Amino acid sequence: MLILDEQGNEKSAITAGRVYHGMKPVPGDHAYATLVDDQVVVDEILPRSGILQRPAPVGRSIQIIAANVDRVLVMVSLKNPRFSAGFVNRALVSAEWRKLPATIVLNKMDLCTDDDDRSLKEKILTVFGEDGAGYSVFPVSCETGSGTDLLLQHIKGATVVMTGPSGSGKTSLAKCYNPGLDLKIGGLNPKTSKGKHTTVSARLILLEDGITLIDTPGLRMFSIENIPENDLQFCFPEFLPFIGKCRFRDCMHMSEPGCAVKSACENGTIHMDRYNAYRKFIEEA
Ligand SMILES: Nc1nc2c(ncn2[C@@H]2O[C@H](COP(=O)(O)OP(=O)(O)OP(=O)(O)O)[C@@H](O)[C@H]2O)c(=O)[nH]1
Ligand SMILES: [Mg+2]
Ligand SMILES: [Zn+2]
Repeated sequence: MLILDEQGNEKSAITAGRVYHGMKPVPGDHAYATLVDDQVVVDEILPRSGILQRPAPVGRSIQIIAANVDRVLVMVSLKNPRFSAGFVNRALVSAEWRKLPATIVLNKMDLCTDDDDRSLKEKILTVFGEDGAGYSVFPVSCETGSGTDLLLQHIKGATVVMTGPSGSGKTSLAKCYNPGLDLKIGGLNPKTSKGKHTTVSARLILLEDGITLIDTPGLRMFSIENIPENDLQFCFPEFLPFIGKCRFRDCMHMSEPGCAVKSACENGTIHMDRYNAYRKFIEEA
């Protein structure tokens, strides 16, 4: 395991047995460590805040993707790999559930060359952007650097975790900000245009302006943890102005008459795609 000491230097460390059995260290943890015969030993993990998590790929446990983060960057590309609204919706709901602000980074804008690409980009901005779901969306290109300065301004002083499908360019963004980093960038599978799961463990990267960027391994899909049915509505920020205004106090905004959320969809205030994502998650819950 790698840790950053108070001066920001990366050191290899082990965990004291008694810590390991109580609390397994996760990316972003703050900890006390001691030096024992030239070996850094982590012996206390401090209480966590700002946790992004998901169901573990195997078993019924929860995997903490990162702790002590101020913001989640949902890093996706228009193509190579192809944009997945499902991935974005799931990652956003998971961030909202943990009360973490989220930002969408739309990478590989240099590949946005034809009309189809441009209309997909516009649609993403309409559905998820300030006038839609209300998120900040940053179109960038790690290849040309376009848009990356604005994004850096946006995350000033914050600890941010990047999550996204494999190949969307998370590690490329880290290297765009610090080309000297010893991190591996992977190619894409030529048949599927998906990534090759190049990053295998999370890495904390210190940037200028007090920014800590956490690079994580790409995910096939961002599964949502067990969010109680009644709480899902609060994970869609654009629903909030309408919650409590439905005819029935316990309205789930599914097929109840006099639903304020559904009227907001019908008059275009809430985007139908987001409402349909909500319905889908309720049906899955
Ligand atoms: N055209 C283009 N290619 C990019 C851009 N950003 C990254 N790539 C390419 O996308 C591929 C994947 O980049 P990575 O940075 O390894 O992607 P990742 O999200 O870290 O992938 P995992 O570690 O597998 O999760 C590499 O071939 C990069 O060169 C971009 O802005 N434009
Ligand atoms: Mg990577
Ligand atoms: Zn309702």
